[in-house]
Amino acid sequence: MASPVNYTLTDNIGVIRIDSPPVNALSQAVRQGIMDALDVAGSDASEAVLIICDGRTFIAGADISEFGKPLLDPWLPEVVDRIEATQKPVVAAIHGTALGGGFEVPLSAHYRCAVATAKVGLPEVKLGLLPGAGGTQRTPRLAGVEAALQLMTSGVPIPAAQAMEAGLVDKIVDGELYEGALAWTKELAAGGAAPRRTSEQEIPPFEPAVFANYRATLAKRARGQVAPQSIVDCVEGAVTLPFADGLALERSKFSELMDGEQSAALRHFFFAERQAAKIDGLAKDTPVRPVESVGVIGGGTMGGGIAMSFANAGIAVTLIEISDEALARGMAIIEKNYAGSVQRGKLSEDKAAACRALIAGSTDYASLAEVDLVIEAVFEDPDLKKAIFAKLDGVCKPGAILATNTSYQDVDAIAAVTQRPEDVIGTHFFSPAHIMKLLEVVRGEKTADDVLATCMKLAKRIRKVPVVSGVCYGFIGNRMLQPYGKQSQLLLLEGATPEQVDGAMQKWGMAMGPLRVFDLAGLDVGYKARQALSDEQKGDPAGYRVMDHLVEADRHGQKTGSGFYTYDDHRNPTPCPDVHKIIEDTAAELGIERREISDEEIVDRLISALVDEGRKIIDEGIAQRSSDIDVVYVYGYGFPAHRGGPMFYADSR
Ligand code: T1G
Repeated sequence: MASPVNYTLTDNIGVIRIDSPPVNALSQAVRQGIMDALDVAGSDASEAVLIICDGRTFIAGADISEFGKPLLDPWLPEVVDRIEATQKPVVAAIHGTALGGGFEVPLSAHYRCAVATAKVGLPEVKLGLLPGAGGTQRTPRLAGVEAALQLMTSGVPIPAAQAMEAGLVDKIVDGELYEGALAWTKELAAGGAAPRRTSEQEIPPFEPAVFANYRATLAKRARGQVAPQSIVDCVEGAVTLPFADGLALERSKFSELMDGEQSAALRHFFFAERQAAKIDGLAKDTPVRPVESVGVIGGGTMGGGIAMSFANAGIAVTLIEISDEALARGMAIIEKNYAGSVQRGKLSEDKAAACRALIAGSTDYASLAEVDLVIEAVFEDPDLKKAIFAKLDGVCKPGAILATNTSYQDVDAIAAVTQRPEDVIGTHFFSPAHIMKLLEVVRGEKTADDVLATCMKLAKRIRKVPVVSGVCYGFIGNRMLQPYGKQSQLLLLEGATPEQVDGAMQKWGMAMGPLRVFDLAGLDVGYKARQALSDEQKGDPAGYRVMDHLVEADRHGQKTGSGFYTYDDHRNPTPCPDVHKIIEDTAAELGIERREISDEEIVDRLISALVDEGRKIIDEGIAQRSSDIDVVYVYGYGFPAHRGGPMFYADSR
């Protein structure tokens, strides 16, 4: 098998070229190839060495698929130490994304150049790890302690220009990278540039309190996660220890994390997210339909957010409402959201204006005659949705995709009112739709393959993570939320308080506990839905009776300032003795005995409720694979990624 690393002597420059698709990850073969090339460069006529990659990106990191298996020689730390020790100047030339070990290689080189479109980063923290090949020791020597901590604890890559400002890149190459980098390397060699070893650089002065500040901030921002704190320990080691001892500290912390549960969970999640985009039985090259214009029916919170998601990706949107007043209200929501993003510095004024300009409003369905895709986002009334689809069937061009944003309804029943059920699909966005990453793509019985493939691809274009679901009540996420919600009610009746249940789940890692989620969604929504059901259809009263009593006591949730909690003007929840009383009275009413309940029991029962329903969903083929369910819960329901998702968590127990 040919090595993915090629070495040539070009104009007295030793060129090490890596070509290992898809992202030049540092597999064993790549590591060995670099070592072999350095051996040759060490003894040939080359005056300097240039490391460059073919393909769409410079090295995107260590090969994550090798983790968890016995590591093969040479280890990456050996490779980077070898690069740094080279007696001739070594230049790294970066394009695409140099990430993790893929940036630690240039950090160990003596000079770094990049094209302006390149990005560099150390995202190991997203895998529950830290830069384990010298990154925690070399980065602060080049960029200072603060910038190094920011880069490693956020895990967010930075553009080449910013990296240059920070001292992490020495030169931006205009035009073709290879030619520019080769010319610069020759210039350095001709100018007698010596190897400039990062390990020998002094760390610039820093604010002594920086470590304590980061520890405190991360304890809140990355609650319960170990990797961010270990990164701070290593960077602190970089300023207090000699380089070799700092490296040893990094190595031991890295191994600890690699053997830990959180990294195993986050590595699972890395591949789960990528796997979710693949549809069993659908050819990778299934043709897709062009989508350059979109119609959105309904300008409420969801419709407005959906319209923004497309406009933010440069796709023209027509927002339809029933009246000019309703349309004006819908547009006002969008304006407010954009103004908020500009205010928070998330978006420039110009970008916001450009996106806003892509959204047009109308009250006339005829304005949808030529759009490529329509998404219906009106409230959950099945008859209203069917009426809208019948209308769209008459208005939209052949080949237009007709999608519904329903969170529960039967997509097949909606499709059946049209003459083109093969063009109908579910696209279930999560609120706020312009922010939440998850998109449940609901495949109807008759949905055509190219319609499905188009929506999966489009999801990536509007920066969503798509997960395919079959048709059932509530699809994947909301269906699992039912037994989870019911279990939370049983725990209350058996003796726990709302604040104990939510507290236990938050301490365990959930973004928000179930009772706060109920208050956010509005207790009256479920109450109204239950009014239309028979007692038999409603099921076990223990699952809803407390909520009925709260609604009857005018506690509808956050929107009325009280639900399971009482809320102040800033929406901060406060436990409420009246609610405790309602719960105790309901338990007596239902003859349920109350007892002490531990936090552990709360977590076990709630997660088991999710997992049990998840297993049924897989058995029924509603979800393709259990890792898809993990993606749904992490990106849609605030499940902690560092626990891998409910199914992974259960399997790992
Ligand atoms: N190892 C193995 N496979 C990888 C990989 C990696 N590092 N990165 C990507 N892939 C695969 C991915 O699974 C997919 O495969 C294909 O490449 C395309 O990826 C010691 C310990 C580079 C920004 O965390 O962020 O270095 O699904 O679909 O959207 O300090 O991939 O096609 O079969 O994501 O264009 C640190 C991880 C590692 C970066 C491209 N590096 N990668 O995004 O394509 S830890 C990372 C990414 C480390 C050292 C430590 C992204 C990308 P398949 P894709 P994309």
